[in-house]
Amino acid sequence: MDTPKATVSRRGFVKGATATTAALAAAGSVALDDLFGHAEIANATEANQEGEGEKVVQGYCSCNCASRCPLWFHVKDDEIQWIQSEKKEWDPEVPESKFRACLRGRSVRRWINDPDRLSYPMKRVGKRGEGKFERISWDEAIQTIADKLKYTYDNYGPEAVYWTLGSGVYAVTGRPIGRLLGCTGGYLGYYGTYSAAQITKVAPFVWGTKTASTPAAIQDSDLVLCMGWSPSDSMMGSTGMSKHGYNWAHEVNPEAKYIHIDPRYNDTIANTDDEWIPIRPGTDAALVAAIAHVLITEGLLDQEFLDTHTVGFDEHTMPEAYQGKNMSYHDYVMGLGYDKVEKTPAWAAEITLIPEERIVKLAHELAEAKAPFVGQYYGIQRRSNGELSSMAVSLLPVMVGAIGKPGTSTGLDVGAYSFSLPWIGGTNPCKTQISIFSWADAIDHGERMTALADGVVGADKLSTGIKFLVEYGGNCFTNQHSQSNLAHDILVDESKCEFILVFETLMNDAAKYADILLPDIMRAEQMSVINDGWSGDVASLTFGSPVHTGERFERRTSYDVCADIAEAMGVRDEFTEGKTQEEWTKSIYDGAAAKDPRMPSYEEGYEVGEFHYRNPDGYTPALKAFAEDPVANPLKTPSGKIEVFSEKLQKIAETWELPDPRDVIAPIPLYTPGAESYEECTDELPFTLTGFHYKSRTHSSWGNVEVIKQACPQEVWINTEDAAELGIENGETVSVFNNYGEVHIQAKVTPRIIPGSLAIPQGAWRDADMDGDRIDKGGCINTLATMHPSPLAKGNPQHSNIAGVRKIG
Ligand SMILES: Nc1nc2c(c(=O)[nH]1)N[C@H]1C(S)=C(S)[C@@H](COP(=O)(O)OP(=O)(O)OC[C@H]3O[C@@H](n4cnc5c(=O)[nH]c(N)nc54)[C@H](O)[C@@H]3O)O[C@H]1N2
Ligand SMILES: Nc1nc2c(c(=O)[nH]1)N[C@H]1C(S)=C(S)[C@@H](COP(=O)(O)OP(=O)(O)OC[C@H]3O[C@@H](n4cnc5c(=O)[nH]c(N)nc54)[C@H](O)[C@@H]3O)O[C@H]1N2
Ligand SMILES: [Mo]
Repeated sequence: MDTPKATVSRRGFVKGATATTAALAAAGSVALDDLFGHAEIANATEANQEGEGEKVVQGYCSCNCASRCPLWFHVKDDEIQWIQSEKKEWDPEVPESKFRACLRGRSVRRWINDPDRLSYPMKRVGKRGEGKFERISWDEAIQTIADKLKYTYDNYGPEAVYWTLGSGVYAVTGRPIGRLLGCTGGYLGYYGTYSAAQITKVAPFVWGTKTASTPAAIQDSDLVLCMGWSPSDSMMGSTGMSKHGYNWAHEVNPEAKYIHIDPRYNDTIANTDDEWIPIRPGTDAALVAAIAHVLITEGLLDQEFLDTHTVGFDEHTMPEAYQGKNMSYHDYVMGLGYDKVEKTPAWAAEITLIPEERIVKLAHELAEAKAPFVGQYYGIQRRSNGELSSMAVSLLPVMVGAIGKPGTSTGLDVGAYSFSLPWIGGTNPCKTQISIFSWADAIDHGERMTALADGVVGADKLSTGIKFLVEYGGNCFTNQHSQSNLAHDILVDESKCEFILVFETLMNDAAKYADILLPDIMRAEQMSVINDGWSGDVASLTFGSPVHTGERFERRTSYDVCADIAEAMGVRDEFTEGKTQEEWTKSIYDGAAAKDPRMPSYEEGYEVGEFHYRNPDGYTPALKAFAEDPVANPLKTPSGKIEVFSEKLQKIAETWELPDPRDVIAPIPLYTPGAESYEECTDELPFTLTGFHYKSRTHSSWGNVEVIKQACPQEVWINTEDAAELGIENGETVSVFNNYGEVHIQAKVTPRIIPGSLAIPQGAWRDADMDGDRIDKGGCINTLATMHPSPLAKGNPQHSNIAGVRKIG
């Protein structure tokens, strides 16, 4: 291991805030209501200067945009006055020490100090989902939770207990719920993520693992193909991949050709003025097939690489059992196998809406490039056909042998050179799992869910539906899940799920469905340590300290609350192992640092506050060793090679139950439109509707912060020509609807979206009268998204939608 380069600043921004030893003193709720009266308290000191009597506390933005930017809270009278997002004295020798949080991090004070913060434990008094609550004591809350949990175990067993995704809390002790439920008797587990379910599930069949390529390689590339990857939208924080990877490389290597393939002219393109090739959403695999057609017919493939490193691109590398059946990718492309259609550029032009000549040119550009970098991220795979589409894109560098060399990528994933910092864990005695996207189905009809039809893992079928549901630091019941109206109907039926616990900072959409609702102290307010999520070649750590002396109102840390629930269940010691949250943080950190000499000691970390590390040896191209010698360094696939044809996938395709013909599992990455594709468009629903991650929010987080909403309004993007035909004007509120629901939302009339498609940024706060017209005036795209999962991963197809749009009134 290398020793750290001198990137540790010892200028001590955290002096006076060495919180490591400061116990959280219980301050109670004295007179603080007055202080929290409104969110604009600190405007007077907004200017970038240290006020008198202020102390500066190191913290970070604990959201899931994965940058997790360091922040410096200026605290006076035990209250955040303003937030400094840049270091005053950064070291010009070490550019990574210059931070700059985005509007979200800078405005987190408005969330922490939000008058609508949850402050007391509450129990539901109205109908479930109505949002009516009554304050109760912590004792009552904890006893009720323990009683319900015992009742659930006694009557249904651990498969009836479940906690959904909560991506809102990043800290090593950030998710104590899993540990708690592991100690109390176990819970139905989940596999996959909402972020990358499809590509994570399918990549191991083809590539052994989902190997990420560092964007630092772009500095040595001559062709950068961004496929559904917009770092300026989704990685723009100062410790993130945009700064350390894409933008940096773009600056040092302006000569490379940068091309973006995206249904939208996204913010990365807007920032760089790179070339935009608009594509019809969900059709990337058709584009790849046509590029393959050009490469095959013009003899531009790297045949030697394909012969030595892959299985099943050609007939002569097909696995023995499948030879002579025209099942290779080559035969698919040339119209000899599968659908017997030749995948010419003209064929793909009709599907993708990319002109035939541009497809041919793209194939030539790819073949001529010395070091093409294909940057694929997760937008392509968060779709009904996401497994096949994402694998098709990863074929681009393979076909021209651009793997493992400087400047290249695997085309699978971009990112992360990070420190490995585990989270508070535990063991789950229940081994049954569902896909992360299947929980609503498992509430509705869990007893009918099986391994072959629904992707249940660890058992042939579920023994029960979910009866005890927990949401902690997430908003995934309705807002971030799909088909919100159906999710609502499932959740409000108390005969299905019998108890719902939500642990939050705000009355978000999920909180409305709680039977017991608990108020958390936000991570940004507490002590906690975290690493960055997705970076380029710079890994970082931040050591956060409490911004105030103790508990506000009756908010409590989730760790302490879980310990109390554990006690009520008779397992406190198993849960805590005798440690406080702080002691857990330190022991987890120490364990990681003992294995990684690059990491500072815990004490040193708290002294500097934030720490970053750039590999002094530069980057290593992904799969370099495999590319150089595939026999000595095989992949983790059965053949050790890239399985363009996967026998294992073929077996799954033969055995799994997929009654809906739109759901396709295939052994090669062929093009299939998938459910909710443009092929299903009708006169009434003529548009495809795609989503994207918005710069102003992290999912639904920050969806309540007024200044940000004003800076970045929630809008449906519609192409200028489509809008003209419908008489829709920029800025007017329109109705977007489909079979699942209706939203009212402002129109952004723009040439920045491909004609025939709409785009709505995901994550806006749902706002519907569920006993009335159910029209969502918040413009949440999940009101319009389907719960029908993708075929292999059973993942969230949330970017695949069709819709209609009309003027209101
Ligand atoms: N249509 C559509 N839907 C999507 C996506 C999409 O692309 N399109 N993307 C999907 C993806 S990739 C993801 S990861 C999911 C994310 O979905 P979620 O995990 O639900 O993410 P958020 O909406 O940010 O919700 C995080 C919650 O955590 C809360 N929170 C923040 N800090 C704290 C804290 O300290 N303590 C507690 N208790 N709570 C806290 C916030 O108030 C917020 O309500 O959404 C998915 N949904
Ligand atoms: N600002 C901000 N940053 C975030 C988040 C956030 O909510 N807000 N969320 C974070 C999380 S948890 C995640 S998982 C990541 C997600 O990061 P991504 O999955 O990369 O984000 P998306 O916006 O879903 O997709 C990226 C781009 O793909 C395009 N795209 C969509 N469909 C297609 C398609 O069919 N073909 C092609 N070629 N392009 C397509 C979109 O228009 C978008 O510009 O972002 C993280 N960063
Ligand atoms: Mo995500």
